[in-house]
Amino acid sequence: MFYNEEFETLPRPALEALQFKRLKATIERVYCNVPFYKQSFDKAGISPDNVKCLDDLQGLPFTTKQDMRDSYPYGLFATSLEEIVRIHASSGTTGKPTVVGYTHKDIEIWTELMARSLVAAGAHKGDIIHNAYGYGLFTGGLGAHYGAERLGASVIPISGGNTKRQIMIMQDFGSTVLTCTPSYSLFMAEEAKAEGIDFKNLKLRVGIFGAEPWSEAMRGEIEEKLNLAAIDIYGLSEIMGPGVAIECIEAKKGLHIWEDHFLPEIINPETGQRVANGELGELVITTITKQGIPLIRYRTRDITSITYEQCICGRTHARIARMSGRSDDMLIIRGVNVFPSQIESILVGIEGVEPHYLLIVDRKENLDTLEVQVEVDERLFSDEIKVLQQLSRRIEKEIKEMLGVTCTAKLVEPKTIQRSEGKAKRVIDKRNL
Ligand code: DLL
Repeated sequence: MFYNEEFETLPRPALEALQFKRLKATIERVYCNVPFYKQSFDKAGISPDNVKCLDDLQGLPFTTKQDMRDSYPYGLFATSLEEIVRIHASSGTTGKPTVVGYTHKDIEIWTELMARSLVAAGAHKGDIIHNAYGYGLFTGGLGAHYGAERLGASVIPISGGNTKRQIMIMQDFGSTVLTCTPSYSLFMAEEAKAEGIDFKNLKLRVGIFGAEPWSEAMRGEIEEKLNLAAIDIYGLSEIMGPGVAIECIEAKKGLHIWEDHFLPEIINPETGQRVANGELGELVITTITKQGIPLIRYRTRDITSITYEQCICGRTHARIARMSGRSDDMLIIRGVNVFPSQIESILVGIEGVEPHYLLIVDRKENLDTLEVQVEVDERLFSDEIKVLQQLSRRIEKEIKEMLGVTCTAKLVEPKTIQRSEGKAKRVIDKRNL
């Protein structure tokens, strides 16, 4: 099933011709309208005329989150504020938020791409979409909302929070599709269980989860606990919001990135050079239809790989792999690179532990330490100390064997690690404090 079959299945030569036309127009526009780009192109000795084919994109300078911060709030906008009909911002952990503006046409395109994404995930007109992404400056809520309405589905704009009420509404309103962060979906499962409600008796069929890294193992856990097909959706406010890329329900293998609007590249974050298809690196995106805030070679910091192999669903757009994490989330513990999602995969595979965890990194006497706090099953927690000790040793051993880092596992009581209604916080790094 497609939302816009013509564009979703455009043969590659036609897709690339369209990409080039749109890229050219974008480059000319930013060069004329955004002083930042004029300066950065001039500094690199590049004029828009130098871009003669898609590959020439590689000669253009990158744009970073810092560039966006330096132009806070509106410095990178390519249109006058009068053309902007919506403003979103991403919170970020430090300092000022990153601000993005949308023209009418930007909202129109975002809406279509979210509608495409929902259909790719298996949603359709007639679905009741329970949208528990936060509404507000965060793009999740409104992004999914507009796409769902465009599809002709009934959207419940519940936003995040008040989990008991969420469950009651899902049950009473007969929700068929759930949209929220993967960690929040597990929290819902837990609350439902405490209320004596079995997800098997709900009508949910599909869950569309994103906004934070999660693992394949976590997908298994969610699918089992919520009794639905769990689909990975990716996006970021700088580029648009949710719906930049999504898995198709047919294959569930890689996320189709909507290439008629975004040009993806995967680079080595150290050298800035492109890596081969299939190799892990940092995702860089160039927007080719955005008006409000077009971005050239934006460094997302998200780590993935790309494939142009034909997908069984018939879409011709490239697929990016599930995000392995962010280059700035990557922990370097005694020289070993570790992503929280790798630890998550190991934990989810161990019976008796729950997928709620927190990594605490510290430095003691010049040595990095890693403590993995993880909740254990209620039945186990009341068990004898010996059983718990064995479980801790097993976690430590598996992490050491698979990732090469030494850690201490601390088993904590069920429901003691803080739950999140949006993005979960998985790491406390005390080394920088
Ligand atoms: O999180 C947009 C979004 C909303 C995506 C709802 C999907 C669903 P930001 O708040 O700007 O925007 O955060 C963007 O979140 O650079 C990634 O690091 C991370 N992220 C988003 N989706 C995924 C995903 C929204 N599926 C940042 N897997 C991105 C892993 C994700 N990380």
